[in-house]
Amino acid sequence: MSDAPAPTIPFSGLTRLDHVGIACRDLDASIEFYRRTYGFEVEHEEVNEEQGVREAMLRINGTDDGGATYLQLLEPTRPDSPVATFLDRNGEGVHHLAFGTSDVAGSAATVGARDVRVLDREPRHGTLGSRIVFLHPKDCGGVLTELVQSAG
Ligand code: V0V
Ligand code: CO
Repeated sequence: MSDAPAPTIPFSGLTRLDHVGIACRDLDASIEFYRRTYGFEVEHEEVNEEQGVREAMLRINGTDDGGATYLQLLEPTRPDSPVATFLDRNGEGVHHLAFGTSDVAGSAATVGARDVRVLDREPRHGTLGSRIVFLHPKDCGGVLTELVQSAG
């Protein structure tokens, strides 16, 4: 062991878990499972054609000020989309984690300078008016990771 102090790593700007994305084949059936089993209600539903998903946000805790934590249920809208490919390979289950930040471009640049591939050159449109960027799962210990800046 070296006596040298560990270098201080500048903070990434990621301050909370925004959501866990879950791939499902039938969004309505999945919504019903979470409602019946846990009493979680849908706060928002949206189709995102760019990402090829129909999705529902179920708020677990927090408030509407952009600081809440959600489950994001994802049903593919087309067979060549990331969620469709994932379902074919793995079946239903956890698809990605999303960390919240107040500056998605800044956080992506910071993390991207640390041997992690940033998949989006510019932030893209995400749920609830958010701006999102994905990191490659092979550079993140097998976890597809999303950075989210909430609207407002
Ligand atoms: C793929 N891989 C994963 C994975 N998807 N590993 C962990 N978690 C996942 N979700 C692995 C896969 O098993 C392969 O490993 C390898 O990565 C390459 O995968 P591929 O599907 O063959 O190839 P690619 O490179 O075409 O696609 C993989 C990536 C793609 C991750 C680059 O799915 C992508 O760009 N995803 C980001 C967009 C997205 O997922 N959108 C849906 C959520 P082996 O077999 O080589 O070992 S939209 C959303 O969350 C929204 C709108 C929101 O929050 O607002
Ligand atoms: Co997401």
